[in-house]
Amino acid sequence: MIGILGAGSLGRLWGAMLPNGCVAFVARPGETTDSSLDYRFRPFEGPESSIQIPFLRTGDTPDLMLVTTKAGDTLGAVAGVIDQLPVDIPILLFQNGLGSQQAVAERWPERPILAASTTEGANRPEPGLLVHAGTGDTWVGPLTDQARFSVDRAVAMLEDSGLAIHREPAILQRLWQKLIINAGINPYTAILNCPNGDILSAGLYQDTIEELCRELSELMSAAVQITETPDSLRQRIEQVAQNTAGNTSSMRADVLRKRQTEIDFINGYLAKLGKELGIDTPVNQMLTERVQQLSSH
Ligand code: NAD
Ligand code: KPL
Repeated sequence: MIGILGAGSLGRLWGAMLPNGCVAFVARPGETTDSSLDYRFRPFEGPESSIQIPFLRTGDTPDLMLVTTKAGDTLGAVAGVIDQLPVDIPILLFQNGLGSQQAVAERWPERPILAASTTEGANRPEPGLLVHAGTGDTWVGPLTDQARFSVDRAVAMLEDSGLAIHREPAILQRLWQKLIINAGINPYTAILNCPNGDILSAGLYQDTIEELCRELSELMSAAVQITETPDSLRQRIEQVAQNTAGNTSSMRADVLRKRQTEIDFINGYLAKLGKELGIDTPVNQMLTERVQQLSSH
């Protein structure tokens, strides 16, 4: 049985894709567990179907727990349920950005804590509907020492979804590669309130992207010893912005829906890391503050 903590877009996608009967949502403390969660599922291809996922009953333990909360909710969400989980149950974190994963791994180093990086895309255009908007790949790797022995088991269980799952021993490096893309696209789309492709012609982007990529290159080299020139990072960011030109980024969507963004775990994480490492990060700092101002109104 796979437990899913965080019944939002990504959690519901796993709920819909994993075999029926093998998956249950993990309730928050105090939440009732005798009902199920019902929603319509629009797959990437094919007809819509109805999905019914039970909540894990009190006393039952999953063999694997997926954590699909937003980065800012993750430490608290895991803390709320972890005492119900035997110490050897793998906990797989799906958050974007960085910072929330390390916080969980540092708090429970004796547990098998894993992280995933996924390019699957899911959203909920209306309350009872989950849309699998884009197919991609999911990489799974260990964060704590204990997790090294759980990767194969977690990958095998997730493969039952039919999605493309890969082992990734260097998961931190993989998360950094995604962080670079999110840091170079998401805040601009939120501040400019535009789809991904439109940032490329905006003055704010053109005036700051060179310096941002210099910051990103220095930080990545210092943090995970990946050497990539600012120009090469810029090319990758712009390639993704072009490939997803019509998309609304997750950060812009959060601002539009007046929900908390993940800025503190993207550019905010990078600015904080810069302070710790003695690397100047004025553009990451500026982007962080501007997005924070947007979501505080
Ligand atoms: P979401 O807001 O749709 O879902 C998060 C869910 O967690 C919500 O239903 C919320 O109620 C629930 N939650 C919050 N606190 C909780 C708690 N204490 N206990 C249990 N549940 C709690 O967000 P999402 O789009 O599913 O994204 C989740 C994470 O996955 C984010 O970090 C996001 O960046 C990442 N991600 C999402 C996608 C995607 O396509 N949606 C793709 C890649 C990565
Ligand atoms: O991952 C994304 C996000 O929106 O968070 C990008 C790559 C920017 C695609 O929209």
